[in-house]
Formats: sequence, structure tokens, C-alpha cells
Amino acid sequence: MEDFCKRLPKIELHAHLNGSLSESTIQKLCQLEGAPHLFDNWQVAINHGEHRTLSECFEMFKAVHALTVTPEAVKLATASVISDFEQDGIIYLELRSTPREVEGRMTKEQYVDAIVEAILAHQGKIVVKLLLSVDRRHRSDDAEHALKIALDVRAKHPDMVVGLDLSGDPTAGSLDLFLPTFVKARQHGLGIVMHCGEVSNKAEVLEILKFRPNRLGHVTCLHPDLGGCQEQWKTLIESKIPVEACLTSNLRCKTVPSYEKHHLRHLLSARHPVALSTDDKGVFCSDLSNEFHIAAKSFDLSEQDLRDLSINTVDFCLASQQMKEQLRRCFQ
Ligand code: 6MZ
Repeated sequence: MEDFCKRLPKIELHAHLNGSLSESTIQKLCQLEGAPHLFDNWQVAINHGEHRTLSECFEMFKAVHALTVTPEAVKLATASVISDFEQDGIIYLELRSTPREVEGRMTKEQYVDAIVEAILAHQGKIVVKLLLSVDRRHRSDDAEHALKIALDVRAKHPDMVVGLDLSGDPTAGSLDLFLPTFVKARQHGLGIVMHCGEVSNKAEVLEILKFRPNRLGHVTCLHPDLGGCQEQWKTLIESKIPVEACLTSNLRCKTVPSYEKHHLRHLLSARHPVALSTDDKGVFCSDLSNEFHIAAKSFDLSEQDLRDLSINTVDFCLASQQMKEQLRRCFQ
């Protein structure tokens, strides 16, 4: 089964750039910064069997951010992450990242341009699209700035940026602050993906569901077994909005007690559209093949079930219909 999961063509729809850096990429970035021992005493990955709270995970992202501080480093990081995904059998990747500036070293525009350059320079077969993230800890004008950058990049490279994402510490900020930007993004034809219900917040969950993003990330605390309520769960299931399910991420952040108790079980039994995803394959030490394998073991899925799960994900991509046809042909 492990080998089958590795060979299966897969689609990754929920991957944060700075959370997806492998150990060797981190080392290369340390060298580039002239600080080869920067992380010798600081763990930037949560290994098998270890767990952290959500806020501890967010501290780890800060540590990784100390390395992607120049356009050169961002380009190297992006190129490595794309290669890692390709080696894991990913045929289509929607990579997301938050435009970031570093005083005196990089503007947000340069940050995004570096990612775009790395995507354009990649020689392999994997198709890569970009989502720009809005961080909940930021202000509404940062969200507007992210949208402007997305539209500017789209003007130069029409199919590259496919959407806007709402992410960041789920205990920070409020949806209302950013909603006007997401409304505008939708009017401009961008796809919308939102992290939803990583912590209990019924009012916000219902507001997000009403807004109807193209996809939802996590939806961890919606089911009554995981701190939610019937109203939220029923609204989610009736909405049929595809869910990016991140098994290991949720386990390592302690928002679900075990793989077996993950709400993917309920999503599968309700035949709800789901895309298995890694979230942060570097920080959580699990690639997408491993996530498929874990899903198979935890929920007794057959090879055919996994194949169907992977093929069905094509429908939830934010790419053009033509691209979706091309992806379906890969599975044939
Ligand atoms: C919410 C997350 C996340 O954007 O610098 N991020 N946001 N929930 C999660 N679950 C664990 N994992 C990652 O990548 C790192 C950023 O992605 C978001 C956080 O804002 C984090 O700082 P980029 O490439």
C-alpha cells in the first residue's frame, strides 16, 4: 500500500510554502544566510509521535521565516519545495504563501516575484499554480496589498495566480476585517480558499460557509465529536464545498485526538468532496503519499478508494477546464 500511495499520481491543494521546507532545504538556506548552525539547537519540524499546540506551531513558522529573507532565498525555497512535491508523485500543486517584506532586504512584490520566477524556471512535469495568503494577524490594508499583487502578477502571467487564501493563527484577527477584500477578489475572478474552524468559532464558521469559498481548509472543530455542533456540520455537508483535509497537521497541532477520530471519517461517510493535503509537509514531517497511506490505514480504504479520492480532487482545482482535462488524462 505504501508503494501504491507513492506511485499514485496526486494533487496537492493545501501547501504553505514556508511550512513545506525539507530539512535539506533549511540547511541550504542557513548556508545562504551565512549562518550554517542557526538551527542546530532549534527544532523546526515536529517528528512522528510528537505534538505541539497550535500556538507553538506558529512559533515554528516564525523561525523558518528568518531564513526566507531575500528574493534569492525565496527562489531557492520555492524551487526545492516544487522538486520535493514532484518527487512525491504530485502532478498538480497549488502552492500558497503570504507576501512578506523584510526591511532593507525584500519588498512584498519582490517576495512574490521570486516565487513566480522559481515556478517559471522549474523544468519538470508538475504543474504549479500560486495562491496568495492573507494572514489573520495582519491588517485589512495588508489584505488589499496581497490582492493588488495577485492582480499585478496575473496581468503579467495570466494563469499563474489562481486565488486568495485566508490563513494564519485562527485565534487572531477577525473575518469581517478581510471579507471586503475577498469579495473584491471574487469579483476579479480569483478563486477563494479559507481556513475554517481550526478552533471552535461557530459564528465565524457559519459566516464563512455563507460566503461560499471555492474550498475550505481543515474544518476541524465543526463536527459535534470535535467540539462543533450539528448546525455547523449539517450546513457544511449541505454546502458541498470541498474540504482540504490535513490529517497529520491536525494531529500534530492537537486539534484532533487521533487519526481514527479525525473528521475525515465523517466526511467520507457523508460522501463529502475532500482533497487530502499536507498543509506544512516540512513542519509536520509528512508528505502526501504518507497522508494517503495514513488515510488508507485509518479508514480502511482500498487502492480503488484512494485512486478515486485522487482523481476526484481534479474537480476542486482552481485551474482552467482545459487544465483539468489534461490532469484527468494523466490518471488514465
Ligand atoms: C493556519 C497556517 C497553518 O505563508 O509564510 N499557516 N495558517 N493554520 C495552519 N495550520 C497549521 N499552517 C501554515 O507559510 C507559513 C504561513 O502559513 C500559515 C501561517 O500564516 C504561517 O505563518 P508562508 O509561506
